[in-house]
Amino acid sequence: MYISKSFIPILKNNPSEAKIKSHQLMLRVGMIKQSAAGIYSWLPLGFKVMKKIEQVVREEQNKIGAQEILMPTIQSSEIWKESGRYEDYGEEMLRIKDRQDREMLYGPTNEELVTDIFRASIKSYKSLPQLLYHIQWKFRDEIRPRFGIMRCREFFMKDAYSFDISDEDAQFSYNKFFLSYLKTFKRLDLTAIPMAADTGPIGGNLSHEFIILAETGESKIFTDKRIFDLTAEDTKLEKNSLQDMRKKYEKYYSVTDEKFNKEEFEKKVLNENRLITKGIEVGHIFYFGDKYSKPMGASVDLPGGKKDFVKMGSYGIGVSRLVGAIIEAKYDEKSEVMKWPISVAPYDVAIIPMINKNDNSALEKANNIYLELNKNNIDSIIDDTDENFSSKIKKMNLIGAPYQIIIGKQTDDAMLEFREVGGESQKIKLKDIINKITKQKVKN
Ligand code: 5CA
Repeated sequence: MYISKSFIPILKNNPSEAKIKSHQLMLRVGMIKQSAAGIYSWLPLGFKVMKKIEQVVREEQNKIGAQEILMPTIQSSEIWKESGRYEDYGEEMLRIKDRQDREMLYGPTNEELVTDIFRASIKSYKSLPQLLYHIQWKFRDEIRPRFGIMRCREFFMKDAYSFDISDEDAQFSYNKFFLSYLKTFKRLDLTAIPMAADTGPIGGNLSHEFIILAETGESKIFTDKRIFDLTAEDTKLEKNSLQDMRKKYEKYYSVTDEKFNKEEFEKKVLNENRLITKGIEVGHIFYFGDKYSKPMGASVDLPGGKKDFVKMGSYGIGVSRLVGAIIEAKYDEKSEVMKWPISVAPYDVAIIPMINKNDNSALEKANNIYLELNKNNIDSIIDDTDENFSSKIKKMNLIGAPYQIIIGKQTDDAMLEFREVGGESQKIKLKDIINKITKQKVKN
């Protein structure tokens, strides 16, 4: 992409309405534009990042055998009346009437709709388990939308649903998602910690929130800080291994404030290991048994001829919120340097030629490098404007491609000036740059 042709509306200064750094940066580099309170358009740079996050999430869902579907954003109120949630959900639900005066709604979540899809086709235990997911816009009429896309009204969510025959099998499904969440957030270069959580309007009695630490986060957490030393190891998709993996995490006291119990915290966690802080909830998983299948009549035939209601769980990831969460984790607001993880970076490399009005040679060199990177599937952005060099660097530091190539008139074609964004330069061959970045991309 050439900066001169791009739609990346950069602001000179931080917009005053933005209170946290992710919101500041997203407005500053034109990733989003607000269209109404808590409702945003996604501009090219923001959209690119969100789509890459979506793809990482999708790949990790597919790896545990979940199947992708796409349910609509607009739902009929009928199924919500069947489950009993139509009244309970309250003012957060955006209710709409169609021209026939039928009550419709913009889906805040999809437990009812997916149960309706399931019950229409699956009749026997032989077809279980089923893991279905979709990645779709949701609407919640939040009372106080804030922090840009972090707590907004329309947001992009991955929601998955599991259907099993017994509690034990349902735990197996729950643990598959538990693992896939750890792996997903690791690929996004985030440390997201599973914490025992409340179930709120989704229901059930087993739930974990996946939280990344951030001072500006809205979730208060109480943990044994040793949980941060655990790493998401690849684990066999097998009942016992997955149960052991979850136990490894649950060994450490780690809860959100609704689950906090002072006595228990002080008994279980030594003073030196206690950590009370704030974080951002990027994912949330629930097990709620037959909460929806029973009132909605989603049952299957059992081996002995009897019938039972299926046991369900649901599993959410805030795909659009993750864009902000990654910025909170990776943006150094003091030096105004953003470094996107390569897995979701809007561009892999920024090419920054120092252009002199009467001399095109640096731009020509930059162009050749751009084409060579392109040929090797490395996505780069090149600043072909005649702005001065230091404002070009500033701009690219905000856009946050993880690598930069700087080209002056004197640049030796063989040895290029290369650096990580915000880091020290080194002289290196283009071939080696390509190898290095390609390796990084494969790893992720
Ligand atoms: N049905 C369940 C699981 S699929 C569910 O809806 N869970 S949730 O309410 O916890 O939402 C899932 C994820 O969506 C949250 O972890 C959060 O990352 C994201 N999310 C929820 N509300 C908002 C919001 N108002 N703005 C941005 N992201 C949100």
